[in-house]
Amino acid sequence: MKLDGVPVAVVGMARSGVAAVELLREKGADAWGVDQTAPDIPGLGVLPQTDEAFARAEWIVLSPGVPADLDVIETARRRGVQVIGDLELASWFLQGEIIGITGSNGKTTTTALTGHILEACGIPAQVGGNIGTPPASMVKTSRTGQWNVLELSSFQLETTQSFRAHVGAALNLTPDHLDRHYTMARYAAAKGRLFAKQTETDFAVLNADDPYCVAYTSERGQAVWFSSTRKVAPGVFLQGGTIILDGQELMHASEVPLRGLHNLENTMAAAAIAHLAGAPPAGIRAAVMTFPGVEHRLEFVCEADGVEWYNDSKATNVDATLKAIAAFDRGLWVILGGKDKNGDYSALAAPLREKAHAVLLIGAAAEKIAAQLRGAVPLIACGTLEAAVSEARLRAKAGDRVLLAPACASFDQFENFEHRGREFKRLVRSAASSVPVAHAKNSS
Ligand code: UMA
Repeated sequence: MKLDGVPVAVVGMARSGVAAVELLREKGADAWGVDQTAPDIPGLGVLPQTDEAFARAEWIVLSPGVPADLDVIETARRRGVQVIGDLELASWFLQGEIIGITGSNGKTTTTALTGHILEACGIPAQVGGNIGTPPASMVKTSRTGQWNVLELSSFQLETTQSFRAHVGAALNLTPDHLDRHYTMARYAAAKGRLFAKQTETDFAVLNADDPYCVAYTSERGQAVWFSSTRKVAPGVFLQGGTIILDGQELMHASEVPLRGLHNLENTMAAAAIAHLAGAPPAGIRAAVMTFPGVEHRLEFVCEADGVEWYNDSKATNVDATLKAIAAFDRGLWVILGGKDKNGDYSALAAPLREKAHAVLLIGAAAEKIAAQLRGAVPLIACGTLEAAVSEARLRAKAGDRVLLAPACASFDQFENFEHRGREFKRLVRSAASSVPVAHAKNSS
């Protein structure tokens, strides 16, 4: 792609946008930044997000967090301006093959585990995308013969045009980000862009148990399946506690260090992907066994007085929280709440009734969650994460587990889910070494 002197406006001056401006300038484009808050970033000349900022642009590159249907973008589009996302831009210049991993839940763990397996097997790879490193900033470290293992969100995929992954994986699809995509059909279509440009020599690793993922077989890549419920071929499945890869025993499910059936599914997906990238079964098994897990995903924090504490701050939707609860037996204290994303929390009632002593409610969504769960499980209104940790510390007995899996976004009280998770760990560790102090009130 020739970009010499081409005027390009990049919208969203956080990690992805800054990396996109840098890449564009390196390729000779006349790139500038645009942001709704017009942050003062030296050297980027960031303009406020108005029509004037796009007046002389021939291309617009959107950061993932910027909706593609903003009025200013639509106006520019009508003038003939090309609009793409940072993933599409990066894909023009990334050396080596691309592995793209998407899904509503589990994509960070699957991406990190795939990278870990490839590294352990001596297969050159770099890991990035939604997991934290913008694809545009991976260009300079990409090499022919190396795999670019990318966690991809619907936001990154929806603005692709020619982007092609040699191996694409769809883990599952449950309602999420509907504030941005409006309907499940549009959300599924955005994720389906991962397979749109595949050819017959590419692979689509798909969850055979998820109807949305199964529907992606209509694209051209060769389907490779994974399933926790039945035999599939070609692919990976779970049979009587054993993971089978292409007809051969790969490992026992009990050897997988990550908790929960959903993590067995993530492991099977990563095994299928890594196998397609050349990892041998023995190497995959050994690497899975040494995988330390990912921060904020069912992360074990500590044990204090016989009580185990888990940080699943990344559980930002109801489905992720259901999976977190499913990973435990009884004796749970579950911290729920934060910024509501139009979630239906009533789906949590049955598993909470079965497994939880009580729910500790925090954040802006607390009242809505309480209204939907009242009667199913005792509810304790805590307001803040700090109060929830104190309350759990007071009430939990040896053998119990305290789980932060809030089913909500974090933005009402925290910068992001990472901030919430780090704060939780800090509070837990300091509570673990102190005498409990605070009481909150029972709301029902
Ligand atoms: N902004 C505008 N105009 C708008 C909206 C936002 O200018 O109309 C600006 C904001 O002021 C801010 C910037 O855009 O300066 C934020 O952009 P961004 O949200 O794309 O921020 P990045 O740091 O580039 O983070 C993005 C991903 N963020 C989102 O998808 C919301 C990160 O995923 C990703 O790790 C990063 O790129 C690197 O690839 C985070 C995320 O929450 C983890 N992802 C969602 C999820 O996992 O559920 C999809």
